[in-house]
Amino acid sequence: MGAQQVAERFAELYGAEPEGVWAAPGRVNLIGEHTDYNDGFVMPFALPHRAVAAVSRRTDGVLRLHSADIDGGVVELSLDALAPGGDGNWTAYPAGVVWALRDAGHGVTGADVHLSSTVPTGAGLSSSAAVEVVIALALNDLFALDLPGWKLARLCQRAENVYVGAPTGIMDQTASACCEQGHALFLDTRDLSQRQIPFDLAAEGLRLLVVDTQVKHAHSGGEYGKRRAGCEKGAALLGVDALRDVPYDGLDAALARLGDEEEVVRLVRHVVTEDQRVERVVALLRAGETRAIGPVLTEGHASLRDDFRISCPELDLVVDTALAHGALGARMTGGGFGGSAIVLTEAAEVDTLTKAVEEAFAAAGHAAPRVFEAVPSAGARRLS
Ligand code: GAF
Repeated sequence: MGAQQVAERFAELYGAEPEGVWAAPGRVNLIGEHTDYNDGFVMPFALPHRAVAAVSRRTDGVLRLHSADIDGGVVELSLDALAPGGDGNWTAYPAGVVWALRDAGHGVTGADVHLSSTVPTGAGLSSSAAVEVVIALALNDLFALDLPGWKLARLCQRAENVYVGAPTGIMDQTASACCEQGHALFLDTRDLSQRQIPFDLAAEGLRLLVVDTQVKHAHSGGEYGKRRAGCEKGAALLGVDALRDVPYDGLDAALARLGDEEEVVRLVRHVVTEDQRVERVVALLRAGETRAIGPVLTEGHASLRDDFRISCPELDLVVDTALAHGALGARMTGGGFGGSAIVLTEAAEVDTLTKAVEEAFAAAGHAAPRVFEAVPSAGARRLS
């Protein structure tokens, strides 16, 4: 969806040109899953799929919202009436951002918004974060708030945790706000320090496929929160602030201390080994050994499937089929319980792999998956 089209629709809806148009992307997480609420490491990159918003300021305490992707007209809200625990509608994401900005003392006095997004929803590709971040960035510019990307990401996370009620970490919003084209973002979620790691797969004859299983998921559902609570229990039992503080070479001793807390043992093992996998992937990419990250991605999938227990038959089928047909590595990506898997492959194998996965889905009686190539793209920015 181009800036001009979104601006034109805004003018039709609100009777005036927007003050500007902004975009914020969805993301794929290369490695580092369910580590972000454990103060650990993640490594997402931005997709070309993005939310685009045309926005103008208002001064009368009114927020008007419209989405090209949702049936229904303009929704009008009073800023003073915005409060957490809302109606569970799509408007909770943009409204939650406005609430979070105002709750942090920023002088946002109202806005007219028209949104349109190409990020698939419920596919583990951060469609919600893209909407949150595009609104935050637009208001940051229009009200001259001068907040850096990482701070906008924090406010968006607060909108999602407190206003929407989904207990997510900081990865998705930071990815959408801070990623750069041609790079993956190595993020330490404890202090939010970032390093942009060059990730140009095409130059090496490689491709990364996203396979959207079309199995929909939601983070406000109980399973995500249960995993998070289990990780927090593990940290408490081990006497550390967060599982990030359990060293990889002290993992066996830590697990022994957890005794017969079997479920906590599995969660801790995933988080500690996953943090180490992120560090291995960073080291391999920095050494120019991109193909060698494949097996690390696959290890990550096994850990999410067997220890964290958040995969599903469709995600496992993508991974198993891709590996059986020569993929270099494959794993589920995002929160789990459905959504998407990623497949690292030689460029020459893309068609064979795509066909194999589609045939495997048909043979298993699953709905057809959606397969596309993920190209590391730009983070949030103003378009006009
Ligand atoms: C979802 C959450 F929003 C992220 O914060 C992260 O925890 C991810 O699941 C799992 O890595 O996308």
